[in-house]
Amino acid sequence: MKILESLTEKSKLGKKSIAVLIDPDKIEDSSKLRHLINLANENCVDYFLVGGSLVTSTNLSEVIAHIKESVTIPVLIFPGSSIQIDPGADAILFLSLISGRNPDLLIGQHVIAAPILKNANLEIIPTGYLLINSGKTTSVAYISNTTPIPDDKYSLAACTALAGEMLGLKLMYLDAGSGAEKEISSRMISAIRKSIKTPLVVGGGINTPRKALNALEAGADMIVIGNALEKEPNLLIEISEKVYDWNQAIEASK
Ligand code: 1GP
Repeated sequence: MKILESLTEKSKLGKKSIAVLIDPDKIEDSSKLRHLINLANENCVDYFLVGGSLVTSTNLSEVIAHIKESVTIPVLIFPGSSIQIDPGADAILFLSLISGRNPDLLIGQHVIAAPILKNANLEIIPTGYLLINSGKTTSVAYISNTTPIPDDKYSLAACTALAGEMLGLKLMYLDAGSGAEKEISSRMISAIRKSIKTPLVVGGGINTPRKALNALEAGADMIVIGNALEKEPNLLIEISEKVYDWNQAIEASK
């Protein structure tokens, strides 16, 4: 089953997924990467996201190859720009930054990437990407040259996601930005959840099992954890347990 199809099916059943985000720039040595890959595998992580708003190193392909050699967990590219494409991955989140008004990230980079992607044999997942203000300026807000949606403008965010869905985007990604001081609030997640039917991905600043559970309860179909694992990889054990328990409870209630 394709990745989007699987996420959509799971969303309809109320089941949740967890993804580990790996920023190739932050991989100091391959033993750390190996440890994280093994932990993800042992703890039933659903996906790896690879990419970042500023990938300065050239090891995107190496990181993807390393994951693919080691485990069967699907790898999704989470691109900061059109140069972050690697045919070794399984899919790419074809992100349109719909919370911003930077034409390059709404359609420009996509035009450059389209002919490359046509030959890359990657599953292309049309994704509406919404940045929500999280306190201090994040790398993604700075690099994208866009203003995140204020964190108390619930209906503005909900209408943005709704417009994205009407334009045909198949997945919505609600992001506070990597290492965000404040994760996205339950109220914001739930406002967006109510406005759209597509699967909803939530990330940015999720660094405790409680925050992960809050996002799931508010309506996230998939949570993304990156920064917190760079500091403390074993946190993945407790966070993934929340997702596992949630899905077990759904199975048990059938
Ligand atoms: C960032 O949503 C991702 O774009 C994950 O955020 O690195 O803070 O977990 P963290």
